[in-house]
Amino acid sequence: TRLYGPHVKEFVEMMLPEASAEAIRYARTIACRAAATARSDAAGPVHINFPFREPLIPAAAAALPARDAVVPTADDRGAPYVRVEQAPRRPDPAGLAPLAAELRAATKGLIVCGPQDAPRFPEVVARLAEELHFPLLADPLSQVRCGPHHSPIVIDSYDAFLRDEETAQALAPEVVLRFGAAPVSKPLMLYLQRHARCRQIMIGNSGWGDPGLTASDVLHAHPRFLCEALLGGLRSSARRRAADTPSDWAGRWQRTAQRARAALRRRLGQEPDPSEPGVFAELADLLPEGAALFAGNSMPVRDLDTFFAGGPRFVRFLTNRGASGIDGVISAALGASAVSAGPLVLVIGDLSFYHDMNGLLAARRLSLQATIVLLHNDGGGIFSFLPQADDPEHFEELFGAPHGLDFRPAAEMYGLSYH
Ligand SMILES: Cc1ncc(C[n+]2csc(CCOP(=O)(O)OP(=O)(O)O)c2C)c(N)n1
Repeated sequence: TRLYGPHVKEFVEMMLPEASAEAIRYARTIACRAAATARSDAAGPVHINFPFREPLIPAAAAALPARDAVVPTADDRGAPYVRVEQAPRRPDPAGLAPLAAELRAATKGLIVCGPQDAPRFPEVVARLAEELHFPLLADPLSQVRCGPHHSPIVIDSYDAFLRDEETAQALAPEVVLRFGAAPVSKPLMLYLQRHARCRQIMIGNSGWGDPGLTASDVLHAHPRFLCEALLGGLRSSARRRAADTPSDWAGRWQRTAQRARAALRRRLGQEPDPSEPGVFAELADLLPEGAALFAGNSMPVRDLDTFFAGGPRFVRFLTNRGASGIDGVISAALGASAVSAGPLVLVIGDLSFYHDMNGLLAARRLSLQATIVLLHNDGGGIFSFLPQADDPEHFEELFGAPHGLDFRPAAEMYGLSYH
């Protein structure tokens, strides 16, 4: 019954199904509530347990009641039974004045955007970065890396250049505004830890979002409204910096980022074609406006972070992060393709692909459209970059886990084209 224990946000034991208006009203009400609970901050799973009478055969005689018997008024047709509105946490502009003044005075400020989904947040946070001359480090899953708001203030190659100790030390910030969940990039997390003494302000509707324990302040507010309120405060503030031109701080980040991106491009040019990281560099050039890019866990999401350059074309980035499991990735991506406004591309490793191969049936049954780029390195490539790689005795069997499978017949079995 409570199979998932306390790991779900809510558990509901449903009634035995019956063909009555009351039962349908109950089921629909629970469905609306469950969806609202699952989507509310912090979004997460809800468990609904459906009991059935044995022997699980539909009772042929019991016809469903007419829709009018269930829907209270004609006006309600098409609308959810229970509309659940959650008012965003709007910050008080007056209360933000000291923070706005502090940010205005800071000459070495930074904005770090981790995974988040709030609509219209990207353009507002990019405006805040411009206004403050704070470089904005955009994790792809923050949805800030690509879109019409893009400008040089949006930094996308930090994962590469923050690996360099000297650079990470030299670019010491005074204050960091952090939005979204923890970024994918380990060098960025280490950078935030290295500079844990500076003020790091976590901003989000709820929760802590700080596994590295480096935040000095937590501000519970809706990220977009917070940015808008800060922008309002900054613009009306008399304490504008004397020279309101891009400070050298932002310039240093931008030049470093450009050099890193150019070096990555040069290096990719020397790799065999196609290469695993090269796939992301090419997709950055190829994907049309409004496309969705779903990256599998393990190396794909990391290579996405390192090699997908930002730009003005909007691309929606998706993953199935959770606890970084390699399970369920195909199913999650196909589910996303069913509602994606633009074409969806899934980039996935072979072990992850193998793990959820059954999920391909959904593509066939529901005629879903998606392109799957299968990065077939015959096993878990990620472990070659980890300390396990130094253990030649056990590495292949326990970590590399090569399987020697050719996936063409699997694709053919599901009626998919394979190139
Ligand atoms: C469900 C689950 N089982 C095992 C792991 C441990 N694990 C992490 S990465 C990885 C290898 C994934 O291989 P692949 O999908 O081919 O991607 P690559 O490492 O080659 O990029 C494994 C087994 C996991 N994260 N989730």
